[in-house]
Parts: sequence; structure tokens; C-alpha cells
Amino acid sequence: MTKLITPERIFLSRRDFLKISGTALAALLLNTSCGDGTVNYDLLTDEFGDSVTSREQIQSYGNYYEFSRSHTEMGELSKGLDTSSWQLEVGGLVKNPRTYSLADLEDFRLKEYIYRMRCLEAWSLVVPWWGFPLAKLIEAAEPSAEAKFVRFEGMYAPKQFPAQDESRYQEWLQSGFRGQIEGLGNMAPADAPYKWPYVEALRLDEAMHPLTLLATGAYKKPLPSANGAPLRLIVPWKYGFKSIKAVTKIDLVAEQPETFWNRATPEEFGFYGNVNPDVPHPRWNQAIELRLENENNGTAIATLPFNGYARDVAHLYKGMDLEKNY
Ligand SMILES: Nc1nc2c(c(=O)[nH]1)N[C@H]1C(S)=C(S)[C@@H](COP(=O)(O)O)O[C@H]1N2
Ligand SMILES: [Mo]
Repeated sequence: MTKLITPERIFLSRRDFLKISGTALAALLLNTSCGDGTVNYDLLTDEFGDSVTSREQIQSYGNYYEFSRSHTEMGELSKGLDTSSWQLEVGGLVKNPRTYSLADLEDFRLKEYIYRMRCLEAWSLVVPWWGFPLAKLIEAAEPSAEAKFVRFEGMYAPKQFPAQDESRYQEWLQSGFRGQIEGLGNMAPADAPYKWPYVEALRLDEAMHPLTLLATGAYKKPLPSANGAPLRLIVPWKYGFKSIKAVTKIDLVAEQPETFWNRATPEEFGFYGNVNPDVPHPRWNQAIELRLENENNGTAIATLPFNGYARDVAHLYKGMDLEKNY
């Protein structure tokens, strides 16, 4: 284990750093007094023996650009998210297009899956998601032979998501992306303006891999708004940006789709986004990471190829130049 001397300089503003320390303490006090007979997630680990991050912590620090570019502000702003009119549309190159309600998804036999997630910004978490393999939904849709990619679209709700409000967004663009929103002073502007909704995509074989999930919950509770309620994608061997929150539409398509980050800043966000300590990022060290619970003591751990899941997924990329296809 290496120790970072100034971890906050890598990706945290000083103010974010102090906030998360307070949150971690609050989470600790909460967990020790929990006596409702449910699973004690403090004692649970993932398949590699790493502790599960607390439910409080995953909600109070993250990325949700529809709400804010601040890691901590998005936690507060997302609390009132109204998803009552949410539904999931599955279509494109399939025999059985279908619209699902949240209740319809219960048919896919939901289970707990404990996976790690690592953001490109070198912070990471371990979460007991509640969900099902995406493969089951794709099989039910029956893709046609021309389908080669799966495209995911996030929720479009400009009345609820400040960043999707065109007038506020224009004001922000004109400021050069800087200084207007808390915690953003150290972030470079994107090359192209953001285009909403958030879009992500996978190759069909990646989407069919058993590690790829659709999650409706975490810690055996409904998914917190901050973490993508009511439904999000989880691709544990890829950087966090691939795991799109608040998915509303899934389409099977023939061509590699344009994605939100790859379009905005292509040299920083490749299409693949596989976790890879050997391929450096222009702004963040990809060889090490800090678990959210270690942000107050600065203890970093080594980042593993494919986020630890190489044994399961490396074969998907045989013969590919992973430096080019980052
Ligand atoms: N719709 C949407 N999904 C998103 C994002 C986002 O801004 N909007 N951020 C991504 C990034 S960069 C990361 S690291 C993860 C963070 O997930 P978490 O906040 O649950 O830890 O969500 C991803 N999914
Ligand atoms: Mo991220």
C-alpha cells in the first residue's frame, strides 16, 4: 500500500475534502448503532476481501452532472428527484420491443451483487447492488443479427436537472466552465458543449457479459437518487462514467453510438473506458486509487487491470491495442 502525501490535490478541493471527512464520521456513528436485524454491511466484503463502502458515503460523494459538477453538491441536489413518471423503453434492432415499469423488472429475479466501481478521477467504492444481469433483458428483446452495440439513454428532465436547463447552461458555457459552481476551479472545460441526455454504450458482447448489471437498488434498499434511481447500469470492469444513471431507454443498434463523454472530451474519455493502470490519463493517475472511506487518511491502493475482473473479461479484448482503444 502506498500513501499519498496530498491526495486532495489529485481530485478534491479542500472544501470537498473536509465535507467528506464529516460525512464519514456521521456514517460511522450511524452504523455502530444499527440494530434492526438487517445485514451489517460493515462486515461484508466483495469477492476480493475488500470492505463494502457505507450507504451514506456513496450518496454524499459522486458524479451526477445533470445536477452539478460538484461531487458533494450532487448528493444534496438529487434528494428530491421525482421519478414517478419513469419508464424504460427497450427497442431498436429487436424482435420484441417493450416498455417496462419498475414493477415489471421484478420478473428478472433480482439479487445482490457486490462490485467495485472506480471513477477515472481515482476514487473508488465497493457497493452491494441489487439488480439483474442486463443479458436477461437483451435476451427477452431478441436482438436481430445486425445488432452489434447497445445504446443507453439517461433521463431528460430539464425542470429537475439544472444542467439540462438551457439558459443556465448557456450562462455556464459563457463563463468558460470556471468558477461558477462550487468545487470546479480545478477542472478543465470540455472540448464540446455537453449534449443531453447522458448517453452511454457497450459492444453487444460486453452488454451480454454476466458482470454487466442493471441495478434498481443497493444495500437491499431502493437505489438512492444520487446513485441513479430508479435504474442504472453497472459495468464493474470499466471506469465509472460508463455506468450510466437513471436509464430510460435501451436500444440495440448496428453502429458504435456517440456517447456523452467521448463526444465532449474524446482524448480523456475513450469509448471503451476499461480500467487500466498502464494507460495514463491526462489529468489523473490511473495506477492508484482511494476508496471513499480512505479519503480522510489518504491511504491509496493499487488499481488493478480491468478493476480486478481481468480473469472474467480480458478475453473480450484479445488482440486489441488497449492503449489506442482506451
Ligand atoms: N446520468 C449520469 N450517469 C452517470 C454520471 C452522470 O454524470 N450522469 N456520472 C458517471 C461517473 S463519471 C461516475 S464515476 C459514476 C459515479 O457513480 P456514483 O455516484 O454512484 O458513485 O456515475 C456515472 N454515471
Ligand atoms: Mo467518473
